[in-house]
Amino acid sequence: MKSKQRLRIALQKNGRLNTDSLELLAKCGLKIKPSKNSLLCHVEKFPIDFLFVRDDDIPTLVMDGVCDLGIVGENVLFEQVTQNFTVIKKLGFGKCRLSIAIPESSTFTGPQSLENMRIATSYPNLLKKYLQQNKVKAEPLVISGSVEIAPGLNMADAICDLVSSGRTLEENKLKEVDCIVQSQAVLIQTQKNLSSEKLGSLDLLLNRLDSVLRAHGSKYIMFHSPKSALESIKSILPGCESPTVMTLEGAQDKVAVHVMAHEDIFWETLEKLKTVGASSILVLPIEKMLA
Ligand code: PRT
Ligand code: ZN
Repeated sequence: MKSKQRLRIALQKNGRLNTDSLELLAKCGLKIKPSKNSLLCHVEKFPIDFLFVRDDDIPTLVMDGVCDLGIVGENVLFEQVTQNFTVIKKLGFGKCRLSIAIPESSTFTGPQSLENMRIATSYPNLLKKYLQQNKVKAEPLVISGSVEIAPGLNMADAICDLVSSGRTLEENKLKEVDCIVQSQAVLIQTQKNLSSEKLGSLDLLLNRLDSVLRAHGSKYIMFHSPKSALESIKSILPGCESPTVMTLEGAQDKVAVHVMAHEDIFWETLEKLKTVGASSILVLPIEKMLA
């Protein structure tokens, strides 16, 4: 099939979003032959190609229509652009936040504490927006990596950087004082027109993506229960559909219960089930869920 008719998706080549992006697409049935060097890979059995690039290039590639879709962090997206793309879906991985951090010994009582400070960041546009919104005059110092070492080298009084676990800040004796943007990986689409062949592939991909994302976090729970405990069991299970209740061969007062829970099932919930009499409890992950 001609490349004009093949849907092209921009993905990060190496880095934190690469594996999760490929895993998600593989769950949607889009698989490529592993190849270390090729930048453009054909998906097996579908008119879809993946283009592997640096994450910073993804918004422009999608905006300009070189790629039809892309997976990128909202942090990169909103730093670079605000138009000519459509966010189709939040994907639930690559979660982090862009935050202001200052040395542990400094004080922060609100954004005004940053007045006249030198703030090191790789996100000057998002930082400037935050400073303007809070009417703070401060000096952004743009550096492309290792922002967290700037205060220790006396290059800056504060930083504005991505945080996930907070360990990097701790290691550099910094504390997080304000969150500017929450971020996760999103699927973006170009606003350029797509051919009917590409729209067909897109439709298929979006339906599969919905099934995979809907199933994410959902669990299938099976257990045995005394008949008398069914009502209390229903009230213990969160976000569940009506349970399927089946008779157990040779047991008068016990039934088998199968139920789908749309939320993660925590240990506490399982322990409560046991206290009202449930036994042989099995919790299974759900891979796909078609509506
Ligand atoms: O080479 P390329 O340009 O493609 O990759 P990159 O080096 O620019 O990006 P990469 O792979 O590091 O991150 C890609 C995307 O992952 C980011 O744009 C975010 O959307 C997302 N992400 C999620 C993160 C983090 N979590 C994260 N913790 N990106 C970076 N970090 C860094 C952060 O900058 C800081 O140095 O990790 C450190 C903080 O982590 P904690 O856990 O110590 O708080
Ligand atoms: Zn990058």
